[in-house]
Order: sequence, then structure tokens, then C-alpha cells
Amino acid sequence: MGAMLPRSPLPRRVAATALATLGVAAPAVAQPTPAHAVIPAPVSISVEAGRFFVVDANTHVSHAAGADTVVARLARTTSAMLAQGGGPGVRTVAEGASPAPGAIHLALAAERRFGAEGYELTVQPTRVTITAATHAGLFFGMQTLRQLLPWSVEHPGALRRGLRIPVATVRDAPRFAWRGLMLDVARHFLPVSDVKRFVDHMALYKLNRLHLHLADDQGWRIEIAGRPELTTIGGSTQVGGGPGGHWTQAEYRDLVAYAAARFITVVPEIDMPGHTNAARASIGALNCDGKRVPLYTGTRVDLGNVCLTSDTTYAVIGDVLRQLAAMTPGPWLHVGGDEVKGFTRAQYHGFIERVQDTVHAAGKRMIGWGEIATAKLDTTTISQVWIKDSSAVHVRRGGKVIMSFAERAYLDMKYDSSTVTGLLWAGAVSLPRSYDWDPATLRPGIPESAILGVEGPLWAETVTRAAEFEFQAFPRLIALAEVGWSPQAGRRFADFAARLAEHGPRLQALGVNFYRAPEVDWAPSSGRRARAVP
Ligand code: TNX
Repeated sequence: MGAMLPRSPLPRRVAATALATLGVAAPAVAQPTPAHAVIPAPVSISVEAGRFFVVDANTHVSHAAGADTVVARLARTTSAMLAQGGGPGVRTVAEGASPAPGAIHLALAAERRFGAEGYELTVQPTRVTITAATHAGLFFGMQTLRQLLPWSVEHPGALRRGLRIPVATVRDAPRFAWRGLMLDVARHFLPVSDVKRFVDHMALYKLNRLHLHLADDQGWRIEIAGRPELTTIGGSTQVGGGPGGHWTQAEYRDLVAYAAARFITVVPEIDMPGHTNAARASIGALNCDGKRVPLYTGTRVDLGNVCLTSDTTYAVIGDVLRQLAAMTPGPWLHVGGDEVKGFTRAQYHGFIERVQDTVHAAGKRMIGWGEIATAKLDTTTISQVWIKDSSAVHVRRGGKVIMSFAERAYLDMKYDSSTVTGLLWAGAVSLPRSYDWDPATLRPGIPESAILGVEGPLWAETVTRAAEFEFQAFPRLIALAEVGWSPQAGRRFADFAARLAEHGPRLQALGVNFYRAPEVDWAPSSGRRARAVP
């Protein structure tokens, strides 16, 4: 058996020397091999060296006999994780509270200490148990289990031989409820299949909000019944003049369900009153002169606003928000509100307040970028911090914020001046910059109690296809996942980097096009182990 198990790593220095002979620069300081490589770091984890639960012919995934259909589905997902790629199948069985030896047991327990997303995972040589109060908690526990397994579980072609899980005890729950990614499919369109891949990878890192920027100057990406021009015209192009595209409502619903199955809530955004050129190119009556504007495929942001005095403006907004609400089970609609020029403050505030009423009438809560905070907002409305904006005004009235401060959280910034895609207006955002900050002390007037969580926006002026989106997101999104989940007190970049290095081959097995950030000693793992599947 032993020969089939993962070999212990070569000393880092040996690997670094081998790389140097290949002309590859290796970091000067060797990283210690971490005790585990779980990201985001759990609240508490202890791993016993040298003792394992071994996945073999005895192994089965079990759940309580009376468990609901979601628990049963999660058990099947766990078994698929162990068996995919042609290894012997792993049985899924219902059994009592004391599962037989060899069980990976999923159990719901209505205990307050777990919270809405927490879990406990214990790995003993004879059984593994994941316990949580909610399905989401079980799912997050499964992701920790996944990361305790060798990366070959991610590899579609790998045989599941001698998989072993170190004996461990994990107690875990997130610091923040909101751990998000925003994809801008307006500037460059992505088909739903590409977005689903992002959903898959978000799940691995316990992210739970997918904000979709569905309309901007350069494109309108979601079918609206009764307003076909929005997509036939507004969806017909993108930055650079390519063909663009849009999602049908059926495709959107399918994506929402796919995300929900991974405990990720979709938050749709239609940006307004600015960033609306694609809509104004589609429907003339959104403009005060009644004429359609030309489509726009550049990257300026000052193209004007919808007409405040046109009834059509509010009729279209009503149709759009009602239809989005109907196909979005999550409680939020994002209405943008950023970078508006050409309105007085009173006009802007009046517009935002009217839109807020429309969102409420559609049964949802409103989210907008920080500029909205000076309008009269309901305390259920959420202000998303992106620059030194007015979000603190909303905090003073008792409102909550999402932290997406560009200098730390923007995934569309370049990593450094030499990376090709990305912008630089908020400065380069290196991996340490995206990791090494505390949401609770970043902005004056915004304490921890006002922060729902963190979200990384991936604007798409410069990224044209999924591989480029991925390059901007990974590994910074993984850093943000840890910022949003793990206790601040235990977070150190060096420790994160050592664990992240172990994710190189995992990301490679998943086919993720990630940036080999120079602050991480990727080489020992990804260079050596990628050649042979453990
Ligand atoms: C500012 S962030 C914008 C976006 C751009 C982004 C580029 C925000 C609310 N507005 O329209 O895509 O900068 O980084």
C-alpha cells in the first residue's frame, strides 16, 4: 500500500536548485512545508502527522437514515469526488448515528455553535465525520475534506489509488457572511458555461456570493421579455467591437440553480442611471431627445445617463427589475449607481430613491456602489465600498456595507506593471496587497459591525475570454476568500503563501489559468508533483 501513497516532498532547497539549472528563478527563501494546506484557514485545525484515514474498498459515504434529499445529494457529491476518473465506486448508504468503520459520515445537528455556515470535521483512522447545523455548513466541511485529500481528487484522469486523509480535527465558521466575486460580463461577454467554471472554483474556497454585472455602456447581457431590443441591439457587441452576446432567461435561471446547488447566491446588477449606453442604444425613449444613441465599444465611462423625465425610463426599469426579481431567488438586486455625471445631486438622489422603491416593490433589497449612500436609503439597502466613497454615511444611519475597496479587492487591476491584462488606476494589486489587510480597519467610519463581508470585482475592459478572467482572479480571489472567512488574528501572508503553494497542482488539475505570483514558492509543488499523480 505504502508505495502507492503520495511520496513525501523533496526538500524545497533541492527542488529550487533543480529549477535554477533550468533557468527558472526560484524564491531565495525556502518555505517550510505547512502542516496542512486548507484555504481559507479554518478557525481551528489540528492535524496529526503520520496517521490517516485511507480510502479503500471499505470506504462508503453515509448519512442518517432519515436525512433529507439535500443531505443525500451532498453524500453523492462526496462519493463522486472520491470516485471520479474511473477508480472503484464509493457507495453511498443511509445508516444510523454510529456509522460502520470506513464511513465518511455527513450529519446535521441543530446546534447553535455551528452557526449558519460553520461545521466540524473529524478524521479518525476508522471514520470521517462532518457535522453542521445547515446544508451549507456540510458543504463547506466537504470542501475542507477535499483540500485535505491529495490534489489528484481534482484530476479527471487520475485513478483514485491510495487516497488518504490525515487524522485531523477542524472546527470552523466564517468571519463574514458575504464572500463574493463580481464578474463583469457586460464589457466582455462570457457564456454561462464559463461562469459555471467560476462557480465551481468559488465553491472550493467557500465563497458564497456571485455578483453579475449584467449591463453597462458596452453591452446588455440578459433577456428581458417585452424589451427584445435590449439584447438584439444592446447585446450585439462588446469592448473592442466583438460580437458580444446575451443570456436567455432560461440560461440565467440555470446558472442561478447551478450556483445555489453550491451554496452560492447570485446577485444580479443592472447599472443605472449612468453606464447605460447599451440600453440607450437599444430604446430611443430612454434618451431625452427620444433618439437611440450609437453603440459604444470603447472604455470611457462618461457616456451619459438615462432620461430622468421620460416615463419610458421608469417603465423599462420596472420591467427589468421585476423580471430579474422573479428569476432570482436571492434577496438582492444591485442597481449600480456609480460614476454619474451630468445630474445635480438632487436629481441623482431622487432617481436612486425612486429605484429603491421599485426594488422594494419587487420584493428585494437594494445594493448600490458607494455613491448611493448620500441618498435617503433604507437601512436594509447595502452600500458597496469601491473607492473613498460615501459608504460611511450609510453606516451612520445603521446601514451595512460590502468591502470591495479597489486598492485591495479589485481583481481587474494588474498584479504589477509587467502583467499584460488589467488596469492600473487603483495601483497594482499584488497578491500580498490583496491578502494583507483587515476589512474592519481599512476605511474610517466603517467598523467590523457594519461590514457584511468582502467581494472582489472583476471588471472586464481588458479581459476578453475566460482564461484571461481566470488569470486576473486567481490567486487573488483565493486571498480574498481567506480575508472573508478566516479570523484576522491568525492571518499571516507567509503562512498563506506556503499553503497556497500546495494549491498550484490542484489548480492545474482543475485547468485554472492562474498567475504564478512571484511571492509564492510554486515550484516545488507544481513543477515536480505535476509530473506524476500521487
Ligand atoms: C470603475 S468600480 C467602475 C467600473 C470600471 C472599473 C474599472 C465602479 C463602481 N465603476 O465601471 O469597470 O472602474 O476598474
